[in-house]
Amino acid sequence: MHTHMDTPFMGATTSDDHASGSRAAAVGGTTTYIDYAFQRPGERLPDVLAQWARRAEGRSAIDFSFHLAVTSPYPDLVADMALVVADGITSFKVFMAYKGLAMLDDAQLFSILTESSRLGATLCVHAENGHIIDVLADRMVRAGRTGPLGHLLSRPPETEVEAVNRGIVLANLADAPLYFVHLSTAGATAAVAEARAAGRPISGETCTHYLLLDEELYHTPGFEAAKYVVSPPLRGREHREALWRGLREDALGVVSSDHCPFCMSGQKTLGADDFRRIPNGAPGIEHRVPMLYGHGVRPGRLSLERFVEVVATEPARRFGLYPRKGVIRRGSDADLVVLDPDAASVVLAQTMTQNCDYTPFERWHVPGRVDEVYLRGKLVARRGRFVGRQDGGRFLARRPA
Ligand code: DUC
Ligand code: ZN
Ligand code: ZN
Repeated sequence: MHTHMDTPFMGATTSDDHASGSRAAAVGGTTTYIDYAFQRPGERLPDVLAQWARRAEGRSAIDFSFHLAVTSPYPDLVADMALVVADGITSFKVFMAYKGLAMLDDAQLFSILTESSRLGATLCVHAENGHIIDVLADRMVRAGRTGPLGHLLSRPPETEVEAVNRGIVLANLADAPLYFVHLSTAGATAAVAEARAAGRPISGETCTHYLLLDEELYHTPGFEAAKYVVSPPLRGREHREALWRGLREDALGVVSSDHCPFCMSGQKTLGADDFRRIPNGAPGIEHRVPMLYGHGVRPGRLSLERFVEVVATEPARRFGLYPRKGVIRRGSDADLVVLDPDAASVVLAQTMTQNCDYTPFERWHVPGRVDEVYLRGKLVARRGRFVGRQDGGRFLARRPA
């Protein structure tokens, strides 16, 4: 639902391309991904889509689609949004953070919300208040706090909660649906729950790392903590508990990986002297399904049924792939994952398929094991090994959700 393959971002390019990233997905029990095609200044949306399609076509081992991230509005934007919707791209994304790189102001956000709704598309929103983050980050650096811990301290929970609340207000005003990506806080989850209870078409996802990793990791000595520099940052226990509850109670409907891998060596080190330049992101596509089963279902945080909903069914429903994907029934694609609950595995960067020199889940013991993965009826992975065809994936044109 949320990946960044072969994507230039913050001075580096994510270390998985569509070939390696899709193999890793297959091995980990994911048969379809939706990647964020990312507009750069001066580019038109149909050209961005064509670029991303060229990067994936003939190289992806599993099925794929794209969301289109609008970072730089231009006069013909609305007409071009209609063109890409006609090509099966029924979701857009905007950023409320990353000033100078991707951030839009409220007027731009509001216009795109209105237009995307008119086209029957869903707008995905990265909700963090970029203005406040930049002020706090500059203060950290001026105070001499230039290491990775500054990333956490400059993005307190309020920066997400404020942006989520603002997003909801603007969505109500535009009478438009809105989907929050990678929610990390209790406050944001509560705001989404409240909007949903009021019958608003607001929804949200969280990611494997927000559910399982603690902000304490930013205190890891030296530059090691750069491994966990993702945006928004990891949080404390009370937030994780709220996210699990949100998943159980349907405030949150999707668990994505936000797979955005940068190697420690040569990529994360761009920010060795200043955390503001550490490329934000971490690898995760390979471990999303196993981690959520092993550390969600097995300890009783999620039922087996809800696990299937949040990793497969709801993603397909909310992004126009249902019932082709996300359900086992006649006429649907035979995308199947066979999981052995009695086996177990250990996460190791050395033996993983993702192309990255670390994983944030290093040495985690994971109850359960993904044994066989089928894409449209064909075996593509078996016990941690990719056995499919490198060009076996197809572009999926999506319908409005
Ligand atoms: N967050 C990340 O961690 N990486 C890519 C972009 C984002 O929003
Ligand atoms: Zn984001
Ligand atoms: Zn992302």
